[in-house]
Amino acid sequence: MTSTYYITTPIYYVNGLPHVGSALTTIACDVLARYHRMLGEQSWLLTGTDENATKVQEAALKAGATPQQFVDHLAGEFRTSWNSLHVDYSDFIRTSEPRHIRACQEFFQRLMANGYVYLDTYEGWYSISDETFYLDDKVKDGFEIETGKPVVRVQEKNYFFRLSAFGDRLLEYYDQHPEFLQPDFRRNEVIGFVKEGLRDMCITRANKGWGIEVPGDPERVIYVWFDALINYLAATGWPDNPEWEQMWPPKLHLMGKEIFVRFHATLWPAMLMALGIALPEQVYAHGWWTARGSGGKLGKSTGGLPTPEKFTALLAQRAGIDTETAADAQRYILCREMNFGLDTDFSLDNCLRRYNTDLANDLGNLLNRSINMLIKFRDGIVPLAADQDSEITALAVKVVADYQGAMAGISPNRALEAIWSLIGRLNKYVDEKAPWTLAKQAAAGDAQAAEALSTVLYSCLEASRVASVLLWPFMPVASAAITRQLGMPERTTIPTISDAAWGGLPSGITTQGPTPIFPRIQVLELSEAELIDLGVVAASAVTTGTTERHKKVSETNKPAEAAVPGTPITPESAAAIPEPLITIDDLMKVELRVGEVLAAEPVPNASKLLRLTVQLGEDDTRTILAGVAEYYEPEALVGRQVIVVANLQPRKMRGIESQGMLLAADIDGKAVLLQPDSPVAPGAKVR
Ligand code: ME8
Repeated sequence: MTSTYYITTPIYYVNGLPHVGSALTTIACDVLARYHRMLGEQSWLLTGTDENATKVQEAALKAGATPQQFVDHLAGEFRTSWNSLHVDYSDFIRTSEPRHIRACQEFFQRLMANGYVYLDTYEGWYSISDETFYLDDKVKDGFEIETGKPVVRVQEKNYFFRLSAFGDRLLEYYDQHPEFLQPDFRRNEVIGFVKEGLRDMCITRANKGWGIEVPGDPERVIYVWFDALINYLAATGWPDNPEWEQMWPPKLHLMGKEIFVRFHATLWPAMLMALGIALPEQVYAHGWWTARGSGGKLGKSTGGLPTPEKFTALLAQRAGIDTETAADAQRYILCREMNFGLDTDFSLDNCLRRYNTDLANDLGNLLNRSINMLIKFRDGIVPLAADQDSEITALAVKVVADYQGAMAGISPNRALEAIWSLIGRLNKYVDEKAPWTLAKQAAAGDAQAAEALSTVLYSCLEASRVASVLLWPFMPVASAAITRQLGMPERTTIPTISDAAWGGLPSGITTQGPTPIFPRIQVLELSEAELIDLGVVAASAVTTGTTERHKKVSETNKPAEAAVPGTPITPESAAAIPEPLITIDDLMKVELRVGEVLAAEPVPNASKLLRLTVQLGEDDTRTILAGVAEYYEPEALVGRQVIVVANLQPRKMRGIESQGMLLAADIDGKAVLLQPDSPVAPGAKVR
């Protein structure tokens, strides 16, 4: 056992920019790491990027960059984002780094030497989007049933990990370590999954020029998940650093629930057991930011989650604050809005409202009123309060205990609720005690009233100070600003939890004039253009609706249907669309029909286009150019049914007239052609 509080975020795929989903996990880890520093422990926060995935390679190709250039750029973006959010990470690991490759290959070799790895043929499905292998019973019509992600058929000679050998050992471990899998209700999910029977796992893929080579077998690379999990160990310097166990095992792996059951709660512990390495002390899965209405997970492929930078800029602009303070506000809002074990709908409206109610009103009021009263009634000098209010001091003790309990239970939102119970009580307390009346009585010579006034003023200021200490892990910049306004000496070290004990505010110091740290946001509404710019609404969704409808489009979690090839819609052109809702008559103008692909071939010098011959009825055969060459082999399309926009004006591209358009869903930027549920006669109308 080590005394270091080693905590990890997932390592994020670098196929897109960070968003407030990855930011949530990263901020929560930073909050916990900072909290443990407040407890006097040495915290070590590891984050990083998962770079060897096929989807990363695909995204690079799409961007016209080499995979290495692409991942270098995006890894930089992740660092920049976390820095801008005051995430004080201790290490940032990238899976393309030599130290990680070394650890992976050694891990693989040791498993091989232990007899836990063997070569066999894998035949089944692979989802590039999920980077996961699926068996036949999980797939229908080319899509994984639960996630709805497209899959491709794979038949490859590959290495397998004997995961099946670990079922009983895992169940025994879960039983003996009830704290290992959290929250509790998710443990049952894992137990159910393991009891269903674990199958050996395919842990390599054919080498297509990207990934970590299997030692001694350059034809294959290590399956990205197998590689990714090892980052937690690689970061300690394993296997070469003789002191790696100083850091190991991690106290906590924190992640979203989608990568909990299969990967962090099952595969990873089994991998460690196979090499006799200690297991992490706790693995905690938080819920997702979801779409209002459908409850579907929001993410890179659906949109709906702004990047942290854009969210900070929005808060800074709306509230008229600097980006440092706005970044703190974002940290607060994300941690307070997310109900940690469960899913939470993400709504920017709610976030802005949360800013106003909690930061501008509750916290702002307490601090501003307290200091203003102090200046007015006592020349800004903190009084000596001989009589403390026992109700308030008892509450402060309880709040610290609740806060600590919530932090230990990985519930940042409950920790904040505890702080706000103190702030809320003090705001009421001021109203109840009416210090302005006490001040008048004191001025008239009432000594008891003067003493009571001292108690009220001290209680309010001291509660603000206690809040500033407890808020430090969440809002380090704002926490320091509160301390400064209270007239406390500038912090030279981080606060400790004992600083939150009641009575730490020295009497006799002089406060500064209060300047609102979080001024109220006056305009809460977000315009269409802003929503598009924030990435909360896809520009393509704007073709069909008003802002409200855009929200619904993005919030149903269904990828917007895209016509292929399409005309790109810029935010400017989208915002300029004058008539947002279409009538049924407008819709009826579009003639959609089922077609059957008779022939398909590449178009010379056009890497994205395929030339299709599509039958739309007995005597209606069309030539259609479709921008799907990156996603479909021409042969795979022959005989397939498609949905065609049949009454589109013909358009010439590359000298060929295209006489229609195919409908496709946009999944992770990839076009997936739509087709009828079961075969129908070509030419059938789609309604
Ligand atoms: O899964 N709500 O990377 P990833 C809350 N590389 N959190 C969210 C979220 C949402 N809607 N969307 C993403 C991977 N997250 C692998 C991990 S670890 C060895 C390998 C957060 O880029 C959440 O923490 O898809 C989730 O688990 C993670 O981002 C997934 O990031």
